[in-house]
Amino acid sequence: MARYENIVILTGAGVSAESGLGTFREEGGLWAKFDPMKLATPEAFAADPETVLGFYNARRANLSDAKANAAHFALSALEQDWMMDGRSDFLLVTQNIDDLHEQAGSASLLHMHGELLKTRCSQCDHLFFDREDMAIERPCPACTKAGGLRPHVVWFGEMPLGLDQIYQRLDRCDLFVAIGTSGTVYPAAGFVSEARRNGAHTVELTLEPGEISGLFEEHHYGPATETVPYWVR
Ligand code: BV8
Repeated sequence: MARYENIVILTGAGVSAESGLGTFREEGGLWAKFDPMKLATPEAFAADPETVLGFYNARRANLSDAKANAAHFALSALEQDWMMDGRSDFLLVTQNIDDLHEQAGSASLLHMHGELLKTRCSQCDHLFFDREDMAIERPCPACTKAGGLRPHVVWFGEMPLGLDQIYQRLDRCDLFVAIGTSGTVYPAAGFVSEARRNGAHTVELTLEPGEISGLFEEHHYGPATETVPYWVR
């Protein structure tokens, strides 16, 4: 890989697909079976908390035996090499709420849509690591009130996490790489335009062209467990 100094990587569901975690918009994908507008919104949680918590409890259970794949490990190795080489900035932004990047050892990692294995109390904001089933009658371990525990994920209409840091890094990156994302959800789908505006080289690694593919200068199509280790070598 040519000598770049400041890299921002954005991953989506495609990087975890080969670990057995569903993507969203493909045949049989998550949103093909469930309507996100009925499940991944604060209004849905307010209207029918049991159904929404059941949806996330099922995904949490599904995550318990998912393992990081060669793409996750290649990104973790790239981060270590990047820092060993004394290059300036490395940031991995993920839209995924799984813990597979952590399993592979990624450290400079930002979950802009939250984390499935964390629960937050919407009454006192207590945030804790949690593999248990969420239930409306389960009391918050901090404020002991029931009725407030929700998954620490960003729903549609909610503000993504870490945007200030992300835009700061996009403004000075010279390399932007999007991996396994369809580029359908904003503001994440707009990051490539931000990076281009600042003169960064832009690379897309995904299964097949998506909605924002035309905005990237370099493309590698195929499964992430093949394209990512090949590209980072
Ligand atoms: C917000 C957590 C206010 C929950 C998720 C313009 C500007 C700002 C907002 C909007 C806008 N226009 C519309 C909006 C509103 C909305 C939005 O974008 N709606 C869409 C539907 C049009 N956005 C929001 O509400 C966001 N918040 O706007 O706040 C604001 C305003 C201005 C500026 C800032 C803030 C919040 C959105 C977050 C929603 N939460 N997840 C949960 O998981 O349950 S979204 C969820 O869906 C993911 O996090 C991810 O972001 C998205 C899924 O996308 P992908 O990851 O790309 O997955 P997908 O299945 O679509 O694609 C998979 C890809 O992988 C495919 O390309 C496939 O080819 C590829 N693939 C498959 N297998 C492989 C592979 N690639 C490689 N190898 C393989 N083996």
